Amino acid sequence: MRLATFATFAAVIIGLSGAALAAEHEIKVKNADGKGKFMVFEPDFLRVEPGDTVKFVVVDKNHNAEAIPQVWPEGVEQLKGEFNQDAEFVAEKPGYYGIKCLPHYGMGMTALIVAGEPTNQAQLDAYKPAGGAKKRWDAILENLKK
Ligand SMILES: [Cu+2]
Repeated sequence: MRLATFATFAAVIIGLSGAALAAEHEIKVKNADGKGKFMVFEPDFLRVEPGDTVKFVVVDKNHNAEAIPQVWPEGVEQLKGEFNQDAEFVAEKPGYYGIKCLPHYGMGMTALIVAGEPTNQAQLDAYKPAGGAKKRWDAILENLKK
């Protein structure tokens, strides 16, 4: 019991010190953006710092958020969010992090998070989403030119 209490205490301290250094970003998971786009992550493009947390907040049901394995820095645990549940991951390493909603991937329900100076440019260059996802993905990539 005493040990468990100490472990909890230590976890809180570690959690607090981490929180002081890293930011948390929020992406909403929605059926529509109100501007004619359906099945969206909002925003679908985000620049963060390595070590930041990206949280997916469920606004509408029947979505999830998970890693696009082809666009994910090596050695970082891949996000695999459950349906209808908030999910989050830590962008531990600099890089491109691709996100998709499993049932709506074909409709282009994707997002891209850029942490620091990406090291996995080749992954991004090689990734070609199929069918309906391509148009939305290409639009997301336009953000990289800004
Ligand atoms: Cu979805």
